[in-house]
Amino acid sequence: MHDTGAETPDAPGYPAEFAERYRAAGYWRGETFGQMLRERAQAHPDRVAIVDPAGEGRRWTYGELDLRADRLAAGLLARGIGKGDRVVVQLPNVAEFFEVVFALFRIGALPVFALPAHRETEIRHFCAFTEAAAYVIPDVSEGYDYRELATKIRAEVPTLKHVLVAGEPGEHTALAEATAEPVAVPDAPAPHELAFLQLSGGSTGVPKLIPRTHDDYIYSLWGSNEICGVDEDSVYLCALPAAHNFPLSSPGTLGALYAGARVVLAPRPSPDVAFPLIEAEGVTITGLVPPLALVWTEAAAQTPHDLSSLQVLLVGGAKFSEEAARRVRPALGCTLQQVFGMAEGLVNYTRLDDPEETIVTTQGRPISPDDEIRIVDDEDDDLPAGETGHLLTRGPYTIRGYWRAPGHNATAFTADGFYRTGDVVRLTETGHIVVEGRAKDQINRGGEKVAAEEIENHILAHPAVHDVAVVSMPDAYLGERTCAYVVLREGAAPVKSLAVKKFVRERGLAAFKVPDRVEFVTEFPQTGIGKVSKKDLRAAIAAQVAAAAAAQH
Ligand code: OOB
Repeated sequence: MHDTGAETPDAPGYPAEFAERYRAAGYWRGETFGQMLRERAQAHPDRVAIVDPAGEGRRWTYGELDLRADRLAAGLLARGIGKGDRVVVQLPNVAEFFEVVFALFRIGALPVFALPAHRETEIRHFCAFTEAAAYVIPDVSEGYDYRELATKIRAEVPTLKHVLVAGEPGEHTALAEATAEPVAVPDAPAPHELAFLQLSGGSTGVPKLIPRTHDDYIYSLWGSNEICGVDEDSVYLCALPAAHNFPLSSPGTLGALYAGARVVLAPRPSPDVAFPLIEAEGVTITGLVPPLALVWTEAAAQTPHDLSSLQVLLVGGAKFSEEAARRVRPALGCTLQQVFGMAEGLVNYTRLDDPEETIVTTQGRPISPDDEIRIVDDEDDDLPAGETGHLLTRGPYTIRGYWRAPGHNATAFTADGFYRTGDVVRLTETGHIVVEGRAKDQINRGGEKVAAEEIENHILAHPAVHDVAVVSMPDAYLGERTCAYVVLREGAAPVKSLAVKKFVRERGLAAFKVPDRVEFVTEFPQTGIGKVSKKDLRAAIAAQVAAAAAAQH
């Protein structure tokens, strides 16, 4: 038995004294995902685990999911994929997502959770940076052929030996062909070891990878289940992209499977797809980002579908306005639970029995009594109670460092291991957190995170561009959108806004990262010390947006 949490040459683990404390307190139960699924399958093999309504509609029982994971695990081992190997998983909301991740969990290979929206630039980075051995994709999803992307990436990344396809494989290997008769897994992962790498929303040039252990992540699952009332009778609708930390673990699909509940996969989160599923499957709980929660509350007024099974709607990923929050219960007849979480760890929920005022005006409080919260000023000094400042956190399911990023870790964490969330918050008298803003250089586009620096680097590659600053602009629907302020080179031929957007798109980026608006200026406002003042740029574009809105009314 090791003392530490996840100490590896690739990422800092939990110091031994903390790991001991978290075990002694009962947070870390010494379970792994592989065992967890086996135990559930043994306890209730015939209970439905996954409902995938796409295609002809599939319903996998716990027994079937367990067997499929075993067979795929054996097939992967036979192909030379094993413990510690990285596998980039880019699947939409299909049943195979769970077959694949549990097979990987079982053999100790690490899923790297890409989103379906990611394209060439992101996938190349994930595969190359993690030296991935395999890449798992759908054939075609939402009109996009992932097999072509895989062909390209495979030619560029020498470690990438296997491309596995859920569906028609083309020149690659079908998942269905990659299975074998179950075998005993040599060197199965231990609870304190890494389970997967999650993506950071990030504020730097390239997304950072978040190493999570079985012990720490499983604690966040059962901790969430207790707070959100998820038990074996629950039915969780996965409406957001399954690989994102929110629908994965808050309490999400993995929380639901931990509880022995049923997971229903929505291919898309729109009411026309989700409402019939809620009715047909008796969905009790789901999670949405704020823009979708707004769409749902509006659509609920006229839907012919019976949504009465729905007990809890979790809303998070971005700030949910108080006005919108107030509409949830009357419109959907369920309890709103605000969730303020991050893939790095810390997750806060309003509690089901909190007063309605707390539910609609705060972003909740931490899962764990051992989640340490500090609210500090720019000098890292603690602020008096109730004041607004930077949120730092440390605890039993918050990472101590990113994967293979020692330089970045030196600033993203304090010397004593607190993670700098980049969020600006205050605490209420009841200990609930109110998110007031953000200090990190990131745009939160309705829950989808865009790192300003990443987009700036891409725009700077345009031959006519001298300088660029990417900032958020207010948006009634998404909360924020992305605005790129561009200074052209002297003497460069004029460039149209559309051309800049096209340039970014053609560099092979997720569509949500393409700037929504491009403004050309001859110089940037400066701060006192001569840096670009993004604050002034944000204020300028906000004023323009407000003036345009006023002119329309
Ligand atoms: C979730 O995770 P990430 O890693 O995509 O993004 C984390 C960041 C937070 O640091 C914060 O800036 C923002 O997203 N955020 C919120 C929020 N929930 C997340 N900002 C304001 N209000 C909220 N309710 O987004 C995530 C992970 C697990 C559960 C829920 C969300």
